[in-house]
Amino acid sequence: MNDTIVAVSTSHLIGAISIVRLSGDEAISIVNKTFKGKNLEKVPTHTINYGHIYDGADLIDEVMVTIMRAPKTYTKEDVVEINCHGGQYVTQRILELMIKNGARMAEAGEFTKRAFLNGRIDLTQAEAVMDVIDAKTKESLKLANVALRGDVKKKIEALRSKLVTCIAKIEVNIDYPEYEDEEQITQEILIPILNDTKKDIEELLEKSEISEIIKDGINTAIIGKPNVGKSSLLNGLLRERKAIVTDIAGTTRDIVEGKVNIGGIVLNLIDTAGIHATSDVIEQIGVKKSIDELNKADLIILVFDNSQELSNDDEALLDQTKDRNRIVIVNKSDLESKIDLSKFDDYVLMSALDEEDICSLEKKIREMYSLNDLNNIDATYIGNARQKGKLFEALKSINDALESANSGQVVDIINVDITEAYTALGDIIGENSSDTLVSELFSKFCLGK
Ligand SMILES: Nc1nc2c(ncn2[C@@H]2O[C@H](COP(=O)(O)OP(=O)(O)OP(=O)(O)O)[C@@H](O)[C@H]2O)c(=O)[nH]1
Ligand SMILES: [Mg+2]
Repeated sequence: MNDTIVAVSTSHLIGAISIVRLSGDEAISIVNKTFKGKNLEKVPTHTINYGHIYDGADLIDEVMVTIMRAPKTYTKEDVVEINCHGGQYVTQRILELMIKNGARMAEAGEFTKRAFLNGRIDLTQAEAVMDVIDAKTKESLKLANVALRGDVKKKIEALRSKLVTCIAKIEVNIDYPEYEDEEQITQEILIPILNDTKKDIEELLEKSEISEIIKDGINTAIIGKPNVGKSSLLNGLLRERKAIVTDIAGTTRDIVEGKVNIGGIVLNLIDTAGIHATSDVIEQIGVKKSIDELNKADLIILVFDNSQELSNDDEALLDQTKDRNRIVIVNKSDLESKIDLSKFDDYVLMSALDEEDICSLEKKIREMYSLNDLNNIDATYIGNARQKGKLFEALKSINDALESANSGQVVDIINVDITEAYTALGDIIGENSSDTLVSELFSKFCLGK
């Protein structure tokens, strides 16, 4: 028997209404002990019931209580939600009263953990619950909802089902060699199946890059030597005067960050101190930070000044970023050009002070990531690093299996790798997951979820 857990499921700030939620065998009877109104143990399931919560003779609050009996509930257990007034004190009193009457304070994510352990959702759906809560754009919400609906789970299950058919047939061949009417699995039969699985996994991994961008945004570092207009560009993209701009070289000494939503994609912008050789100790620290950001960024916006010839610092940055995902910007297009544009393969000549140019730059970034048609994307993407890591493991095992099959190894040996791929895929949806993994994963959830 599961003990009954309780938590405040709404935000802990003051609001109009708070919800205290309970789940477990005793959920209804615990609330009923404190409730004046209808007898909650007798009311039909999935009903809302008006009444009052009392602590002994003390009236605590006027409430609406939702009764949801197992199994059609979030956790597949009996669930009760007390809608009370949203004050911090009153909510806390009701929570404490439930604990006094036999409920246990839930751990972070424990309701969703029960939904998983009771088989209502798999791990990809559980993780999607958090993604729905964390979503900051229309697109990231869409991805999270698709995973929550179970599309990712279905994709993984389809892959596993192909593999388990192979495994089962190979095992029959091994265990019952005397059954002659049983199809003999050979390398020739396995190779196309393995190739198909490999293709499917690679496709999922490829799509996961877009999903990460949609979920987490693009970490974009604005880099360049001093005074080229980096902070002006940051301010232009943010449409606010966030960073200080002056005509003195070395104005920005520390990093300045801001987020902007460009057509559904969040750019996590980082304005940096101008990179150049300097003897100023404070500036040196700033330059070191700039280089750290340059190394970490998904996208580098490398800025040059149209009105100056390229300096050694400029050339060094151009060389340093040549293999990176970058956009070269030749800024201050309104000034007379002194720069040798033939040095660049691809560049955007613009002014950070011109709104139209800023819009064109945003368009270019969206095109770069093929994000102009976000409405039409097939959104069944692998959603996070844990899932992606397991998918890589599965891919490696499939590649090993293919290598063995192609080099004529016996099917028993190939079967070891196929089984490993099957297990790694199972880990994505939480099949046979260890208690430690499950506990760690749910501990990242918010309390009451
Ligand atoms: N004419 C013109 N001036 C610009 C343009 N963009 C920026 N500036 C000016 O260039 C000077 C330097 O701009 P910032 O944005 O502070 O340059 P920065 O690269 O951040 O400089 P540091 O922080 O010192 O590295 C300021 O006087 C800006 O007003 C532009 O497109 N055209
Ligand atoms: Mg600056």
